[in-house]
Amino acid sequence: MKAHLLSSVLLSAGLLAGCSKSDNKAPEPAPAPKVAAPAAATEQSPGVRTIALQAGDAMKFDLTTVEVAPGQSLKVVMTNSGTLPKDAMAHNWILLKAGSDPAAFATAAQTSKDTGYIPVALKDEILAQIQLLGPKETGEVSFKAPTTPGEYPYPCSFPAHFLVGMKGVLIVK
Ligand SMILES: [Cu+2]
Repeated sequence: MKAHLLSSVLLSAGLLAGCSKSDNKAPEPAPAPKVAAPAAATEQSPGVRTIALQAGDAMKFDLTTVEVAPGQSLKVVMTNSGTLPKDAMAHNWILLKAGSDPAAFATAAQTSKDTGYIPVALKDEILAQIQLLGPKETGEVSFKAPTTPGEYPYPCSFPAHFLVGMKGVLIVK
């Protein structure tokens, strides 16, 4: 009983000390304009959610699954972090409709160099895209997520990249 009392006294003392502790940090520089934090994506936030993607010489997207809310405003920003020349190693980001076949898209893309490896015949399957990026280039696209829940594939359509696994899925739920 006594020990218990003692410990609660100590606890109170500790709390008081914590409260009265003054913060001696140097004054901060003028506050930078506050950018909306990418907070809980589940909230019906009117803000835009930014999704940062990296792609490099390993021919992978660093994010292979991205979950978003239906109709959410999105900005996808992708950087090619690689060093190989653009002719040999470039990356794009092609968001396709749910239910479309990314393998078929990638196959058709191989013979579409003139259009940045976008097969004109399958253009209708594209919901959003970032064009081919060479080394150290960054591209972005802003759009609203589909309102229909589902899985929307995003391949890179540079020849052979899809085959070695350069793909991901935007999940709307
Ligand atoms: Cu690629």
